[in-house]
Amino acid sequence: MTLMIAKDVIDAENAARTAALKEDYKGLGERLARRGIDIDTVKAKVAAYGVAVPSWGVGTGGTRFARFPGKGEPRNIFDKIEDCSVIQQLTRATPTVSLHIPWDKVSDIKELKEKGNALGLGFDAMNSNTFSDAPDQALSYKYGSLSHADAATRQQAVDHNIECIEIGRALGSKALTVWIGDGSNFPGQTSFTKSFERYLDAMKKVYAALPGDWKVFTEHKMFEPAFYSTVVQDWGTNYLIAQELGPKAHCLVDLGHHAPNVNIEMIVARLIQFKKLGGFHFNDSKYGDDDLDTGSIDPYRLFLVFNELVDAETRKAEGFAPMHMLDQSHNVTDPIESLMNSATEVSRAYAQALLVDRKALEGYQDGNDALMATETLKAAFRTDVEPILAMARLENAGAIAPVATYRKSGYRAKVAAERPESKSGGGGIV
Ligand SMILES: [Mn+2]
Repeated sequence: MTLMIAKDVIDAENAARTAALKEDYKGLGERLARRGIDIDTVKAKVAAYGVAVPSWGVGTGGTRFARFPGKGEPRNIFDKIEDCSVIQQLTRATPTVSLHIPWDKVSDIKELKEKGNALGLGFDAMNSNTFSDAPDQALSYKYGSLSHADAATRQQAVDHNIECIEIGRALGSKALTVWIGDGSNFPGQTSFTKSFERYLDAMKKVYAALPGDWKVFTEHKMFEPAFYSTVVQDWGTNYLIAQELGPKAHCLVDLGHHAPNVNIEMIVARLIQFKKLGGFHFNDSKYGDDDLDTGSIDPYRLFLVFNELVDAETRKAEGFAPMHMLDQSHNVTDPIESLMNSATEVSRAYAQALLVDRKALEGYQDGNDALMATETLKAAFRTDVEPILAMARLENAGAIAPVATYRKSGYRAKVAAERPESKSGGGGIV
């Protein structure tokens, strides 16, 4: 296997931290044992957990106003998956990469698959793009894609999605995620009903092209790039789509794609209940679709989402198998560092949710003890599970301290010397 970070760098960094970690792990293990929790069981679950990294996430993001490229930005998908493998090597929490077509289109898919194998990475859901125009495409998506008023433009968007399925098939992916930017900027600009009819009609053609063991995830988003109405604007519409299309269709929840203060964990519970939760795009936000690092603003909300996921996992909810992916934009940080921290934050929320005393919680709920019910969640959330996460990484050949180890490795300076500085002002936020 190709290792992007030399093993001796990781070993040296870990050696300096192992004694303290062992003490912390033992101490936490004793505290958890008093609560009837076996720390090794939690650690094993955390070690088995993985979140996919989006290929576009390792490039520097931007806003509508500007993009400030970083040093050593990946030039193509081969560079991107090398960066992704650094994240996986150090965190051991990101075993797969989610590709985006056409950004990651290659002439030789086999070569890409082999590169992924060599780096120990698998391929997660494929992402189509009909929210911008590719340089060589015949018809523009300026006024929409799968819901466009023009049949030929809709067909072009359908064909693109089918091409994404074909590429994904060759790579071993099992799912297609569809997010469209279709919508309107002015009241009256489009017919809500007709555009949704056209969208459903087009998506039925995409659905028909899915291999038997594939799923399709539709991703809702309240606004942007359309600022008045969006065709797939909320989880209600998304649920209707999944219902209309059939059993292989599920809803994808991007944490940033809701109105402020919306109760996302409750949406997650509803979708689980009706077997339509397909997966997540994790990120965080303060005002809108900010695409900030996962867990950087409201880690409690992330925990509450994971509380619903662990609840479903514990009671073995039927049809529950969501896919997890990070989807965020790194404007001022080294993307590799942000993605490592975000993968850790997702694992942390999972570990904390595993600590919830579900039997006690159920008792408080049934007894209408609001205070103790919420305290039960807080007791889990307040627990510092870092020793569990770090021990899982150490035992899996990862780094106790991923960011410190990454900085020590000099990886960014090394790739900066090989990769020419990017002048591109393009974005890359979905
Ligand atoms: Mn997304």
